[in-house]
Amino acid sequence: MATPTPTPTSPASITASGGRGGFLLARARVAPGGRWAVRAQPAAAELVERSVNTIRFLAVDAVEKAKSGHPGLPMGCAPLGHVLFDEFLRFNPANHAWFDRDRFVLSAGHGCMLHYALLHLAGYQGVTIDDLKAFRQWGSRTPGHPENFETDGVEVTTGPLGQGFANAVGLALAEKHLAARFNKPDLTVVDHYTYVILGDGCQMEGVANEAASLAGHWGLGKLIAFYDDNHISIDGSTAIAFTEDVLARYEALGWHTIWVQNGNTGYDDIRAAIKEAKEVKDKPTLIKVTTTIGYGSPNKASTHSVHGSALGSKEVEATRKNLSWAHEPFHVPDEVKRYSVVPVELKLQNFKVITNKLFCCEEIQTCSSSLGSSSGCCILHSV
Ligand SMILES: Cc1ncc(C[n+]2csc(CCOP(=O)(O)OP(=O)(O)O)c2C)c(N)n1
Ligand SMILES: [Mg+2]
Repeated sequence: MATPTPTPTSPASITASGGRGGFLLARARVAPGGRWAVRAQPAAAELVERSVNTIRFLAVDAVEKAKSGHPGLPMGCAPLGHVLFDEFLRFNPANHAWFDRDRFVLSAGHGCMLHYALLHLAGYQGVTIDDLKAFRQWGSRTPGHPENFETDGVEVTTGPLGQGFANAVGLALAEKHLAARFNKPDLTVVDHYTYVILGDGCQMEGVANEAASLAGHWGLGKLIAFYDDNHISIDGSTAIAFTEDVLARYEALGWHTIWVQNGNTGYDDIRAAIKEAKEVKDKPTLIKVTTTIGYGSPNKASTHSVHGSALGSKEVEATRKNLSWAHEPFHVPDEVKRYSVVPVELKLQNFKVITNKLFCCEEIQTCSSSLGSSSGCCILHSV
């Protein structure tokens, strides 16, 4: 598929302008790759599996307590969610509004216990274990579908299928526009990825196709979408109504495509796919991740009964046995807690280094004093 031709109105063609860039750049240079401390290597397989099961059971237990919700998607997408949040996503849990954070959108908003569990483990103070216990309760910070004004770390209100994906396209477009406008040849102040998870239901919606078409046309290389290909939707098997070749459609729309065939235990395949997607600079990427909805539930996995209702106490017990999870509801093992906290501290240390470097620049100082802390460039650098 040919790369879309840039047009005068495409974001790539917008040139950066203004400012005494040369001076600013020399003073503010940040070591390559030093913007963000990430793990030198993934955790040992056993710890990864335990972290993933923690996510699964936080979702199972929260839905069980609320007696409503969608446990199936979080159980199936926990491996993908863990790898993405733990090894790739750049964010500051102490400041969910840090401007240059990577964006994450759960377009399949019904599976929001996945997102809440990930935010909790990542150290967001606005998503405590008590918030998880209050899932779907009136006035809680963990509503039944994600609300961006209720929960730290939720970028976009989702639930209406397909529209979260369309919003993610908008976020990626905004990033490309701002990067073209503000980045200088050797100072990059806007540089983040937009990740989105969408399911079969999102793929069925026309709005998603329209947005995907625009994303392909614009060549949004920093947009990475994961299609949760679990073969189940609200009414049963997707064989009933949705049999198109999704990857072929996206290729036709100008996307790079990858298929992770084992999204349940293929951690290395998930990692490799994200790395490959990040390398593709001129096209958005769709990663089809084949998963099992309700993974681990002996009697309900791969059925639509795990899509939109609690497993039920007997099945929860059977699932605990099946996944060797002999813990009380809402338990987060100490080693998982410790493991999640470490990189956050590393990341914060790194933030301080970057912030100090940027704020000692004359141009930024002028900007701070003359325009105040709410000025655009100060927001850009504030962590
Ligand atoms: C536009 C729109 N139509 C219908 C619904 C109701 N609905 C919620 S989830 C769902 C099925 C989603 O299927 P899928 O994306 O495959 O999710 P999974 O069952 O795999 O969790 C439907 C139809 C909705 N949320 N939005
Ligand atoms: Mg599905």
